[in-house]
Amino acid sequence: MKVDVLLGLQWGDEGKGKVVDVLTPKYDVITRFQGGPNAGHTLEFNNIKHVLHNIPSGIFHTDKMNIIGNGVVLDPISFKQEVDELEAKGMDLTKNLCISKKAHLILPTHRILDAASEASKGKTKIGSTLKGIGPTYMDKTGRNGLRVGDILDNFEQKYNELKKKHQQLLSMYNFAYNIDEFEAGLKEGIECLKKFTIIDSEHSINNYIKENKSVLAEGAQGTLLDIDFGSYPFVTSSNTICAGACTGMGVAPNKIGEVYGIFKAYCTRVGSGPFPTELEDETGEALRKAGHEFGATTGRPRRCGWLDLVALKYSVMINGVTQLIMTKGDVLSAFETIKVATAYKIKGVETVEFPFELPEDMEVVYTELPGWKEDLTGMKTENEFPKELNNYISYLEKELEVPIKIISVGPDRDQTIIRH
Ligand code: 2SA
Ligand code: GDP
Ligand code: MG
Repeated sequence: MKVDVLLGLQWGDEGKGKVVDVLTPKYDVITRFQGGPNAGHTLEFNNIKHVLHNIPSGIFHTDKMNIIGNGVVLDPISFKQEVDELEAKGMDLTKNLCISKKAHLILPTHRILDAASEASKGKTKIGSTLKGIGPTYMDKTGRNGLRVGDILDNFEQKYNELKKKHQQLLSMYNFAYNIDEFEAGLKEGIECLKKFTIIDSEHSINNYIKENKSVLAEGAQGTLLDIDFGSYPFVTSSNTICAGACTGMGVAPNKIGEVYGIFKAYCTRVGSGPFPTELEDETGEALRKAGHEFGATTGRPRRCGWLDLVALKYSVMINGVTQLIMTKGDVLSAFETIKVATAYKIKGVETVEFPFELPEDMEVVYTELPGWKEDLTGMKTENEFPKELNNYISYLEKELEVPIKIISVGPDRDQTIIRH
């Protein structure tokens, strides 16, 4: 058996949570391999909406195992809040959620450092979710970090030592903070983590593969937020791409099977940074309204724009996507015509290759396609699709050279159409 990977091809929020939940019945194990509580993965079924931040989106299928892999950064405080919320809904997570010993811990001082760093950048801030992601990954690569395995032995001393280092760093910023506020709930968070099975997840996942069990790895954020290939420095601090699934789980590249690339029928971005097809007008506002485009973690309004094929082709290439999934086509029903970016013009030169930088004065070349002006949300099969939607799908498949296998037409589990 191989590990299938599902990842976002844009700037996140493509609908990963929803689709992972839909695909979970086909799998035995669902894993997260990077990111942390900056993620907000939304699922809906039985008219109830759930938003997950740390926990894989397979968790509602109680017969499936969920693993938080070594590449994830885990905040004990935020983790406990999420566990408490799910337990209040009657769930017992300790049976089907395991955590890697090697996942790095987000500590209260990481969150303060995140806030101090953003404040120091002023107008050039990244637009971080302020969950402490950047400073935690910095400690990981700087070889200072604490890992989940560290809570099992002498944690308090290790924490206090690292906290001291962080306080020295913080003294270099002109940033006021109240450590008690940030530390509230840490002890309880650590105790909560101890209730779970803490594992050598690379061994467990490889054993599952050997036993012919199927594994689905759930990406967080999106390819254009990848630390190496995204619109640096306006990115997150992990490898969000398919290769990140190998390092974030300890799975060899030749063990990767299908790569599901998920994209919205248009584009959104939350946080700062370049966004070539952004619509800062009433069309963008209409997209935000129709698509309810607000951050699932922070509630920030998401920036909206047309689909960008230059960026999408780049993401398909970097990830080796084998199947595409398109979400939120229903949101485009509000539009007479739909634009798609096919090239960029930078300093007068046209390019179809995603460039090193996206300068503010760059131009975007668009093609325009007819809209469908028909409500898709009640459709159950592709036979019901209006011809303009079929036209949009065929156009994208031809351009991207990968089949679009799943079309999502609403936030609910049931609003998902598999194409044959
Ligand atoms: P961070 O917090 O340091 O990783 O932020 C760095 C950049 O990454 C972006 N980022 C995200 N973009 C889209 N969705 C994310 N999750 C939430 C959601 C976001 C929210 O599901 O809506 O609620 O605001 C996410 N997480 C990180 C971030 O905006 C920065 O541009
Ligand atoms: P994720 O981070 O990729 O899991 O995505 P988010 O949960 O942050 O954002 C996606 C939003 O779109 C959520 O509110 C979902 O409920 C919603 N959603 C997912 N698929 C569809 C769809 O096909 N149509 C509509 N209208 N909403 C969708
Ligand atoms: Mg999200």
